[in-house]
Formats: sequence, C-alpha cells, structure tokens
Amino acid sequence: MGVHFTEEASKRAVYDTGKSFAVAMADVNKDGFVDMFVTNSESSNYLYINRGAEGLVGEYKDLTSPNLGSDKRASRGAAFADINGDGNLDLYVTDVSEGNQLYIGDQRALHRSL
Ligand SMILES: [Ca+2]
Ligand SMILES: [Ca+2]
Repeated sequence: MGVHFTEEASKRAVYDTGKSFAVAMADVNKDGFVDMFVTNSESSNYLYINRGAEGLVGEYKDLTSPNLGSDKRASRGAAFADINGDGNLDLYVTDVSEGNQLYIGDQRALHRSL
C-alpha cells in the first residue's frame, strides 16, 4: 500500500519553463484556497492564485505582476509570513545575484518593500 501521485502541472495551469528553485504555498488572498509562489532563476517568478472561489479548486491562474521579480533575477528561496502583523501575508525572496527582496502584502497584491 502506498501513495500515488499524478503529475498535473500543465493541466492545472501551474506550468512554466523557468529554472525553478523553490515554491512557497499559502492563502495569499485569504479566500480559503492555497496559492503558490515559484522562484525562478534568469526568468520571472510566478504567483499562481488558486481558482477555488470560482469552483475550480486546485486549478490556478497566473497573477504574476512585474513587481514580483519579473526581471532577470536569480531567485532561490521564498517564504510567506505576516511580518508586520497587519493580517496580510508578506513574502521574502532570497536572491543570489541582486539582494533579497521583501514584499509587503495587502491581500490583493504584494508590494516590494524598499
Ligand atoms: Ca487563495
Ligand atoms: Ca503583513
């Protein structure tokens, strides 16, 4: 008896061809469904929002925005936590080329903290 997994990245719209290093999962928009952030090197990082609120649980839409590492950074790790205690998740991304990034979330979006 074991656990069987089926690969469904493209079926669930969480497929990109970047050189991915890490994934952080959390309910970023507080709709009750787990969202996904993927770090890439030499291409954009991706923020995928779970479409559970639309009745498509476990299927995703790409909500990557230019402020989440759409440049040619070399992102490696990522973690979500509410670091400023406002009730919204924030995101810390490690980067081996241009410094780590801290993004402050407001439930609707994550904004780079300068
Ligand atoms: Ca969510
Ligand atoms: Ca916060």
